[in-house]
Amino acid sequence: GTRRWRVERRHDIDAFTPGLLSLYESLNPSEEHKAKQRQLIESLTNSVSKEWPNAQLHLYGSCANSFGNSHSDVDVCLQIDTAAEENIAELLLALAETLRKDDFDNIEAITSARVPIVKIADPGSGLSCDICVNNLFAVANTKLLKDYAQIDERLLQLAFIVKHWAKLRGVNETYRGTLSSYAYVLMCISFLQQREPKILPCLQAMEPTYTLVVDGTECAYFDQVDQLQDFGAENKESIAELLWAFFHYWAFHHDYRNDVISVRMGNTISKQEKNWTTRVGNDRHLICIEDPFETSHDLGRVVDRQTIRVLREEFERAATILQYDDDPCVALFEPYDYES
Ligand code: 3AT
Ligand code: MG
Repeated sequence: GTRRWRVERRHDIDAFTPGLLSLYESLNPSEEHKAKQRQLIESLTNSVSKEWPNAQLHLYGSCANSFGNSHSDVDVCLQIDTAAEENIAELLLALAETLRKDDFDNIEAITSARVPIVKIADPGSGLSCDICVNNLFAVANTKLLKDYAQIDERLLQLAFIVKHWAKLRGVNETYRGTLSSYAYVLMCISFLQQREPKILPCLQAMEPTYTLVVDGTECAYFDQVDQLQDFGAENKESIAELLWAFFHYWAFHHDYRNDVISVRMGNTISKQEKNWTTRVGNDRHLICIEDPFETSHDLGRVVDRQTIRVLREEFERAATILQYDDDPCVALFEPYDYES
């Protein structure tokens, strides 16, 4: 069951804000990294437009949602007019062939994934790149994250630090049953929507000013975020306080048995109403994070019985370090060693 601990936040927590802020600054992508990304995107565009002159190339994920760091890959979505669904695999194989001819190295078509992609690992630049076809949900959720990031800078600070922590602690690996970067950013947004006073609004609960229809699903929300610049101003919490509270929430307060976090609703909702109470196939719903647009999609579905334990132990470890450690930043980001 859920352990609900009320821990008095340590009185000197804010002393760690300057250190966390300089860590945040250092995680921002370098100019060199951004230049390499631009170069890769340019050669991709050239290669693709020769073969598919009408194709549109969209960037998605952290190279476009403002949550990217110097290790982030390049995520590209190719929008091509096709007749039917089943052409996607063929299209990806043709794309892989085209890229091979144009001297891209390490091309791999992964056609069996939930979102089929072509993967490029460019040894020259060290960049890797995922290309999907006609996945406009990713384009919509990328814009949503980017718009949230412009409302209050504490979202970027919190998400960069949480992503960094997750990577170092080995809990940012979906193929091993832990959570994606995208899931962690949604957890941060949801958390800031629920602070008192609120730091972020719920853009999908407001009058829509942006709409993209994807496969018959309307992705709609208020995107005039320049009008919301003061939204979080009443809340004075610092990044150290928020990081402390984030980990305490996921360690001791989140109701894993009953609750789903939902950026779409700006609140938690119940597993019951989503019918996420029983295991269906491989979807266990042990930690539930609703996708803001593909609402039947639980980003926690990759988590199993063993990795939920790992995740919760990591949340508890981080919460405890932030509560008691004299120099929390060292232990917090200590790389997890799989060997021992
Ligand atoms: P990194 O900096 O690369 O770690 P990212 O934000 O690019 O972070 P991912 O590479 O995990 O995150 O994912 C790329 C984008 O793909 C983010 C989101 O727009 C989309 N995406 C990822 N996973 C899912 C998912 N399970 N459902 C829907 N969209 C997803
Ligand atoms: Mg990425």
